[in-house]
Amino acid sequence: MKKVAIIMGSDSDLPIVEKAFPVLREYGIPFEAHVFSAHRTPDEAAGFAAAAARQGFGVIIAAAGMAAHLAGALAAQTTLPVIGIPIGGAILDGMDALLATVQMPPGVPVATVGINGAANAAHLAAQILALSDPDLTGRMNDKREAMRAQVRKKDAALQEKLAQACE
Ligand code: RP5
Repeated sequence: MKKVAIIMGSDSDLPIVEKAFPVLREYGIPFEAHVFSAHRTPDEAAGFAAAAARQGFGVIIAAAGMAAHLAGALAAQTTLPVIGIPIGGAILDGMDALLATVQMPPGVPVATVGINGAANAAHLAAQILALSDPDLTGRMNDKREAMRAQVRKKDAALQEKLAQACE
């Protein structure tokens, strides 16, 4: 199976980014995580992305905050799908990172999830890899069914509570 690369601009992003790890583990998807910065270590970031397809990666997830150019800088070096996670910061609550990540020029897209959306980035990476992996598709369908069952249970509990309130 192809690997997922998870790149973050700083180790300060890790508390958010690590929410992607259990999702990928649950689906049995191998991954690597690295700190490369578009601004502080641009050569390492670009070099990693340029070699990623040859190294067996199928998707790159890139997380950064503030002037979040990391996902775009990686996308510039590869035709692998790049998923951007805008990281929320103390000053603009992640709106800066969201706009910097999502507003890519035509031809070099970054599939951007919500601010701090690390878990969804992992789910989306899994969906991309599942296009060529029927077993993974099956595991994802099982997960969706479990989610549906959970919501149905919550609705049933709510109905019971409302019925009790009317008694
Ligand atoms: C971004 O600047 C990083 O992705 C991080 O979200 C933010 C702050 O980085 P540190 O100063 O904590 O290293 O490049």
